[in-house]
Amino acid sequence: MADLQALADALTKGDRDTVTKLTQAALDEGVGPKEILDNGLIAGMTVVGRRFKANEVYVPEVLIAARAMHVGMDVLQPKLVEAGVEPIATVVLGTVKGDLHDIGKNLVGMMLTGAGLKVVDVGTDVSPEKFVEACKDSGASVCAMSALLTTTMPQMGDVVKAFKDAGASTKTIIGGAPVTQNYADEIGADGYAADAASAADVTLELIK
Ligand code: B12
Repeated sequence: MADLQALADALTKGDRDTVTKLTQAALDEGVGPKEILDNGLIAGMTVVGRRFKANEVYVPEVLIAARAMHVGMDVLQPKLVEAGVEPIATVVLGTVKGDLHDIGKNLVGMMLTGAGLKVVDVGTDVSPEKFVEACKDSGASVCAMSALLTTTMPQMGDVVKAFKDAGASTKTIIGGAPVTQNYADEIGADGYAADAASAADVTLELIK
């Protein structure tokens, strides 16, 4: 019988071969792709996120688990498409203009994907216009911005303002080492999170 708990466990360990094998085995047994996604892959990634937040695991472990999530998704994706399963929501994610730091952003992207969201990663050094355009083009309901430099943080305020000026309903979430909840309140961003696992929690709250 398909063991989705074993699949989740293999993902938390970053065991790619077992993740591929168990994902395929569950499909072969007729388990629905959405059930495998929710109770296998996302369940595993949620555990990794919780451990990361509690400082029980660190960046390398998250990266290894995320790679295992990717191989599982490679097996599952065609079946999800066939079954017409839509992602919960789309999130545009990028590092603001003038800023090239992307390690934290990439971790956030992995946790968002792990939470069942579609992530459109627009990279680093992203202008407010590009954020707004990417959200419009992809139909994203959330725009997630990362900044690691005190000099580039104000760009986040410009993006929030650009959405407001455009009358867009897109929610904004911000993060990065120098960013705080106070700063998010100051610029009128809808959400802030201190780490990648919390970023997924806050984003899911925003789209509720
Ligand atoms: C690695 C690094 C670099 C690398 C970046 C490589 C890369 N591909 O990212 C390189 C060498 C290129 C670099 C360059 C520079 N850097 Co640098 N860099 C760092 C360093 C050491 C680590 C950053 C990092 O990756 N941390 C690990 C990740 C996992 O943490 P994180 O980014 O904070 O992300 C977590 C959270 O913040 C949150 N998060 C992040 N993004 C988001 C987004 C959302 C939406 C949410 C909700 C949450 C969230 O979740 C993440 C995971 O939990 C920091 C020091 C530090 N301790 O932060 C300096 C640091 C950020 N750099 C600094 C500086 C000054 C620079 C340079 C200007 C140096 C120079 N003179 O050239 C350039 C700027 C280049 C540019 N234009 O961007 C300063 C910034 C000072 C300041 N207050 O502004 C720091 C703090 C170093 C220091 N103490 O002086 N840097």
